[in-house]
Parts: sequence; C-alpha cells; structure tokens
Amino acid sequence: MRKITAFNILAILLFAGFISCKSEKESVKKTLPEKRPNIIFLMSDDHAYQAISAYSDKLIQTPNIDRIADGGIKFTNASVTNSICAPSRATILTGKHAHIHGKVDNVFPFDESQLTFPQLLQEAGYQTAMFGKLHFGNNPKGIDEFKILPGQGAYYNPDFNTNEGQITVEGYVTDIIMDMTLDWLENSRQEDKPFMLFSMQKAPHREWLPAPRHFKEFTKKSFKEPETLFDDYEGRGTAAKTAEMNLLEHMNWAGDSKLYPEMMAELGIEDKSGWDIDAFEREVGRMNPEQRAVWDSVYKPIMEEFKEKYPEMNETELMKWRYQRYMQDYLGSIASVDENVGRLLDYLEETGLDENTIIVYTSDQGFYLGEHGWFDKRFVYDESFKTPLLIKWPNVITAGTTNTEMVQNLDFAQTILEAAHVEAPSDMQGESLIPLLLGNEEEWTRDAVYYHYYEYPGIHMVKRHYAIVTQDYKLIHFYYDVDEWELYDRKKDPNEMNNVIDDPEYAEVVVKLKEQLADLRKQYGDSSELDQEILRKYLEAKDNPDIETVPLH
Ligand code: SGN
Ligand code: CA
Repeated sequence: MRKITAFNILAILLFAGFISCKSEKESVKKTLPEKRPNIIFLMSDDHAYQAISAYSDKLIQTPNIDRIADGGIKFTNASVTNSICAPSRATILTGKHAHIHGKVDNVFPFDESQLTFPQLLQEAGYQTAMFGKLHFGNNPKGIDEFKILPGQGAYYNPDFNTNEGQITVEGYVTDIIMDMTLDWLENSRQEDKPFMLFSMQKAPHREWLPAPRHFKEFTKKSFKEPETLFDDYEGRGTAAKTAEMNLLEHMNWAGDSKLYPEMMAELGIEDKSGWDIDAFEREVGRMNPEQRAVWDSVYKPIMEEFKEKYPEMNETELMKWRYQRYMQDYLGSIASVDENVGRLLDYLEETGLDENTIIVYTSDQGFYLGEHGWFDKRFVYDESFKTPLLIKWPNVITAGTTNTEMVQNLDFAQTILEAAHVEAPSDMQGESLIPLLLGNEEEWTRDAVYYHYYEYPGIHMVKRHYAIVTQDYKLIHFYYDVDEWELYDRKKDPNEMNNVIDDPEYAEVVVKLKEQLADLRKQYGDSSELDQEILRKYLEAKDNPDIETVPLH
C-alpha cells in the first residue's frame, strides 16, 4: 500500500476543491439584473465591418467605436436577413422577416399597422426618442420625441421631420444627429424612467460625404486595395455578372467620384445614370458659402489634376483611382461617426449614466468596399450580408468578449425586450441574444440563418434571391428571371469566388442544405407563392404613378 503523505493529502484536497469549485461555477448561471436598463441603439447607414478597427485595422482606426467592443461584446458573425436599408430597419423594429412585416424593399412605405418593439417599451413605461435616419416613408411609432431625416436625408444643412413639423439645421449631419442625441439626454430625459434612445446616422451612405474638417486629411490618404478588386465574376453565376455596382462601370462620376459636372462635360463624360449631376448638386450644391469654400479648396485641385491625366489613363488606372476616391470619402465620413460616438461615450461616463445603459453599435447592413469590384450591398455574399454588432452593458457583459455565433438583426427586438423585462410577442421570429450576452452559450442552439433579397429589377440590378447560411456553407437560389443555385464553401473559399454547386464532392452537402433551406422557409412562413405575390405587386407598382412609393433618395 502506498504511504499517505502530507503531500498526497494536500493534492487530494486541492483536487476536491477544484471539482467543487467547478461544479459550483457550472451551476451558477448568470441572470439579468432586476433594474431595468437604459438602451442606446446606435446605427450607421451602410457601415461595413471592414471599416471598424475592432474588426479590421487595414483601412481606418475607429478608437471610439472600439471602446464599445473593448468594454463589451463583439459579434463576428452578425448578419442581416435582407441586405438593404428600410427592410433591415423594419426587421429590427418588428423582430420579423421582411415577407412577414411586408417591408421587403425600399420601394413601398412601411406598413404602420405592424407592431414595433418601441411601442411595447413605451407601454411598459420607457421614455423613447429617435434621431437620424429611418427611411420608412412615415414616422416612427412608439416614439415620444423624434427628429428624423426625410427619406435618405442630406449631409450638409439637412432637413428633419419632427413631432412639430419640418426643420432645417445648419451644419454637418453626423454632428447634428449626435447634438440632438446629447441634447435630449441632457435636457429632455426624465430621471424617473428608463429610456430607449435611437441615434441613427446617415453616414457613411452614398454619396459618402465627409465633414469639411476631414476633407483634407482623407483626400491625402491612400488605401490598400482588396484582393478581389479586379474580379471578373468567372466562377459565379449570372447575378454577379449582371449586377450594376462595379466601381469602374457603375459609379457616378460627379455624384460618387466628385468630378465637377463642368469637368465631366469638358472631358466628354456622359451622365449615364441620369441623376449623376443632380446628385452632385443635391449634396455639394447644398453647402453654405463657407462649407463650399473648404470643398473647393480641397476637391478642385484633385479634379484639375485628374482632368489632365484622364485622357491617358487605362482601365486599370481608372479603377484604382476610383477605388481611392471612394475610400477617401467613405472613410472620411466614418471619421466623424467615430468622433461623435466618442462624444456620446464621454458624456455617459461623465454623468455616470453608462453604468446602467446598454449601448448597441450596428449598421443596417454591410457594404462592399471594393471587394469583387463592388460598392453597395444587397447580395448575400459576406461583405453585404454580415454587419457589425458591438454591445456594451457594464456588469452584465464581460468586457472584451468575442462571439462567433450566427446572430441576426432579426434578434434585436427580442433581446432588447428581454433586457427590459418586457415579454416579447410570440410571433416575433428572432431569438433573444441575452444568453450570449450573459455568457450562457449552452442555451444557444441556432445552426443556420435564412436570407431573402427582393428589390429587382431596380437600382444596382441585384437579382432576387433567398439563401441558407451555416458556419460552413452558403446555398443561394436566384429565382427570378433566372433559376440558378450557388454553393460556397465558407471555410475553404472565404472570398466566395467559386460556386461549387456542380462539384460532385459537394453533392451530399447540396441535398442536405436544400432540405434544411426548405424547412427554414416553412418555419419562417416563406414560400414560392409568397415570392410570386410580392413580385407581382412590385412589377405592378413600377412606373405606375398612382401607386404610392418612397423616393429613391
Ligand atoms: C440610393 C443610392 C443607392 C443605394 C440606395 C439604397 N443611390 O438610391 O446606391 O443602394 O439608395 O440605399 S444614390 O445615388 O441616390 O445615392 S439604402 O441604404 O437606403 O438601402
Ligand atoms: Ca443602408
């Protein structure tokens, strides 16, 4: 028999202690605090995760947005159910897929009979406010005080629809939206109620216009090109080849690249889109003399130089020039989003309000920053499908957490309602993220998400498609005016360059995913009949002035 030594006893005691500690830890599941939190929902428009340094520091530093990630949780696999503005916002507010809440595209106004979660919070005693972009074609519901941009809104000296009618505010839109947000916190907040505050930026939406204070800095910068900038779309189906969002082919010269309309005329460049020059006038033409002077002092010399070079430039050079111009303006407009997030975080910390406030930072969808030669979004391919999602909630979320689960904008309503101890209606279709925020991952079981994009034929010409996405694969069906399936192996082909739908090696995967996709469509109440009905309505409204639609910009 072995001798029992003091050392052995110590080892046994330590081991027993370890076991009991472990089981104690396992049984102590974190729960929500009883006190109802305030919620600040920060959303920017078209803010790609590639342009947030918490996700990637290749393009820009966003130290303030990163503060939310550092103090909370960063989701690296968050996505949208339909990558376009108003449908995404409607999904966020209703907790339902687009075919259920009805806002399937940017074309028709939001159906006001739909129940949105701010209404439930308001009923439960929350004070509610919304500032910035909504893009519904009507005003928000369940919101005590709002100042929202009409339609897409303007970057300089913008108009706002408010509870008391329309106002125009002098300045740069991103600063103004945060001024309104801070002013509300400081002067309108009722101390005896928790609040739900939406602060939703227009930036960095097309035409990607920075604040005058950033013109100079960003137009001097040069950015790394993405690997797939010169994609020729071989290996993909018809939809990628016929989409109209290529930087070289489809960007506007004046509106997007900021070439002065008179220079377009001198160079013999036509306004192909029919609104290019209008777009320039709509934004740059809105500046006051002071703003315009800063603009001209920076952009004029750049365009003069381009005018000289243009006749000699080949397609590759033009593509490279357009990419740099695009990134300079897009990222320049993000610089002020980040600065303004910093203003808000400072205010919350100084007042101690940060302690019991959830801060969400997200975008209404992702965006192509030259990947596949594209700008815009709409496709289920990653850069557009995925969206940034950062959430900070002191004492609840462990600071600096990274989560890789497949969460969606569909889940936000149920998450916020649960955080506020308000029961979510049973017909909401998402899943509350609370288990993930608390670190109770074992309660999360989702292994696939559903996607459906509709707005076609229309701007950017991205064909209608629905898809199932798992951590490993993406199966897509483009079902209108073609009938094409695509399969991507997300692990082996993260840039999604090779459609392997006909590769025999994936035959079994395809069968299984098609079944799973059919189940998801059923589970969420989507069907071919509904697809046809939605399409019929869309085609009927197109070019029919008697049917009410939301203006494109
Ligand atoms: C505008 C833009 C499009 C953009 C849509 C939708 N064109 O129409 O490029 O896809 O908005 O954007 S523009 O020349 O008017 O800027 S969304 O974010 O509202 O869905
Ligand atoms: Ca958008």
